[in-house]
Amino acid sequence: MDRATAVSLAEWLIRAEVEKREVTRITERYPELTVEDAYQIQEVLVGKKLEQGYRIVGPKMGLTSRAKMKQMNVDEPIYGFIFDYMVVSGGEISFRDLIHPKVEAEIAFVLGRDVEGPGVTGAQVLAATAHVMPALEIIDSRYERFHFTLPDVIADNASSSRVVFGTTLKRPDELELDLVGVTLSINGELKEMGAGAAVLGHPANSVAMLANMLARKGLKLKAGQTILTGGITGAVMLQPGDVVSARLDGLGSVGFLVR
Ligand code: 0L1
Ligand code: MG
Repeated sequence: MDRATAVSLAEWLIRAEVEKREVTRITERYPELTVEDAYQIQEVLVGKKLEQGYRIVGPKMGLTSRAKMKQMNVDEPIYGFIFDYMVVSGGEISFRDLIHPKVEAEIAFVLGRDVEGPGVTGAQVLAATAHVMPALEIIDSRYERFHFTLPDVIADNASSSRVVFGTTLKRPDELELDLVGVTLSINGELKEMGAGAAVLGHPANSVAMLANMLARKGLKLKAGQTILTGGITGAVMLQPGDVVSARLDGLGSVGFLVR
């Protein structure tokens, strides 16, 4: 894909996010769009947000559960980037700021040391992790009815939109993260449940795979970055007035209100 097209598609996706408006997926106009093209568009999009003064909190992994990979017919997860403006403080998100948000429960890793691929293992990630904490990721595809192909969603920064972090911080050796049970409730009603192993067998494997994927681009994970490892639960549509809460065994709870 030529640079001018990548720039115009990245700008189009940013406008959709800013104007809170869903758009037709890129592959309707560019059916030949490849995964490589899509990461090129994402790279431009990320660069433009940095130029606007936003800061990267850390990369995130998406499509890490077998169910999501099967649904999208892919055998590798995808990554995107979480920016500072996406981090929710004050326990509320505004529905009007978003298009058609969904929420999923995740475990976030905060790195104490840089992690650089290729060849990174889950054990190396655990050794480099300062702490883990619970997170609720709010994904908000910019595409109509949340319908997209793999390259579409990669270009759209993996549907990144908002994230709420919990306040329980644990060293990774204090828990067996694959065995952490998770419930996701909305308005007191249990909607989804799962265990850490839903994320590539162990959430640390997700960070390792991310480091190895970024290494192909000459990038690394940096000390201090917070990484979303992928949905442990399925993603649930949100409505104004929803009270969302997740409980993670040994990691406390995390929640927010949809205003
Ligand atoms: O964080 C995620 O797993 C989202 C990846 C993109 C797929 C989606 O929007 O459902
Ligand atoms: Mg996610």
